[in-house]
Amino acid sequence: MSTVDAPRRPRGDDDPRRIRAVAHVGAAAGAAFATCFLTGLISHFLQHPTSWFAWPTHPVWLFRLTQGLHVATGFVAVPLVLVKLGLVYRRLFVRPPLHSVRLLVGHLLERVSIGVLVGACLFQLVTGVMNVAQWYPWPFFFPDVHYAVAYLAIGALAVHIAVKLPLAQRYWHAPPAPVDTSSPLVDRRTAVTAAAAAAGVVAVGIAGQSVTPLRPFAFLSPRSGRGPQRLPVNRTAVQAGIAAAALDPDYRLTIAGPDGATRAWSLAELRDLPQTTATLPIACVEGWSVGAEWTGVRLSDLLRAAGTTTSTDVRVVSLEPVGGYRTSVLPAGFVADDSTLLALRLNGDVLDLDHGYPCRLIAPNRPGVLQTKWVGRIEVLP
Ligand SMILES: Nc1nc2c(c(=O)[nH]1)N[C@H]1C(S)=C(S)[C@@H](COP(=O)(O)O)O[C@H]1N2
Ligand SMILES: [Mo]
Repeated sequence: MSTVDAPRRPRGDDDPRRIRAVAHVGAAAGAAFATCFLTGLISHFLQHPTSWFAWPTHPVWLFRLTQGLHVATGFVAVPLVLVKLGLVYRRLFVRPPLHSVRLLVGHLLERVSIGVLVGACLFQLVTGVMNVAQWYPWPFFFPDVHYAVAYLAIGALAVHIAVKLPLAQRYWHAPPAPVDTSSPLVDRRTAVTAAAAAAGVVAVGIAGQSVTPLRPFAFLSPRSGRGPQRLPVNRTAVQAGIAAAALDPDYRLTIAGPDGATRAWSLAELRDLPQTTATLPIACVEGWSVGAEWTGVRLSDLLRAAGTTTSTDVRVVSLEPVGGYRTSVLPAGFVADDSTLLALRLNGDVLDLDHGYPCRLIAPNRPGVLQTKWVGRIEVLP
C-alpha cells in the first residue's frame, strides 16, 4: 500500500555496496581535487604576486614538486570522476517527489548543485588536459578562466561533501548489509578496482614528465625531455620571431637603474665576467620539469657591476617584440640569490637559440613561464 506513494527508484540504487563504492571513489577524487586546488593557488600567486604570499628561493625544487602534483592530480582525477559518475548517473533519472513542495524544491536544488559541480569539475579537467597539449580552441585566456572556475569547482565540491558526508560516513565502515540479489549489479568492487587501476596508469603516464626516472613511461605527456641540450622547448626562437635579434652581433644586454641610468654589455663582455654554475630545474606550469646545469653571470654580480642596488625587484625584458611571456618581474629575494643567473651556457654548451641564446634568466624555485629567454634588458624597479 504505502509503496504506491514512494518515489520510484531504479533497482539496486540503495545497495550499500554501491554507496560504499561511491564514497571510496569520491574520497579519492576529492583528495585529488583538494591537492590540485592548493597547488594551483601556489602557481597562481607566483604568477600574480600579492604582498601576503611569500615564496622562498629554496628548496630549488619546491615549485617543480607542487606544479608536478598539480598537473598529475588533475589528470588522475579524470578517471576517478568518470567512474564516480558511472556509479551515480542513474540517480539523475529519479523522479522528483511531486507529493511535497518542500521535497520537490530540495530535489531540484540538489540537481542544480550537482549540475554546477559536475560541469565545473569536468570543465577544469578537460580544459586543463587541453592546455597541457597546448590546444586552445576557445576565445578566452586559459589561466584566468581556469583560476575563476577553480573556485566554482571547489565551492560546489565543498557543498556536495557537506551534504553527502552523513550518508558516506554511514556506509564507509559498515559491514556489507544483506544485498538484494535480484538486482542486476556489476560487482561494485570491480568499479573501485577499475578506478584505482585507471588512476594508477594515468599517474604513471603523467608523472614521468616531472619525475625523471619515470620519463620513459610518460605516454600522456607531450613534452617530457626531448629538445636541444636535453631540455624541452616551450616556444622556439622562430615561433617567438626573435632569431635575427638574438643572433645580431651588435647584441647588448642593458641594465637600467631605478634612476633611468643604463649600462650595457656585449656578449663577449658577459663571457669575460666571473662565471657561476648552478643546477636548477625548469618547471613549466604545464607540468613538465627537467633539472639542468646552467652557467653564466650572477644577476646580483651584474647589478653591482652596473652600480645599482640588488635589494629591489627587477623586470626582465626579452628581445621578443610581442607575446605574453616576454617580460617577468623577479622579486628582490630572488634577485639577491646566488644561484639566480643570466645563463649563457646549458648542460656544458653554449645556450641553444631555442633555449634563449644569447642569454636567459634562470632563477631557483620559479615557474618556467617566468624564466625569461632572449633577455635584452633588465630594469631595476624603485
Ligand atoms: N621570452 C620568452 N621567454 C620564455 C617563454 C616565452 O615564450 N618567451 N616561455 C617560457 C616558458 S612557458 C617556459 S616553460 C620556459 C621553457 O624554457 P625552454 O624553452 O628553454 O625549455 O621558458 C619561458 N621563457
Ligand atoms: Mo611553460
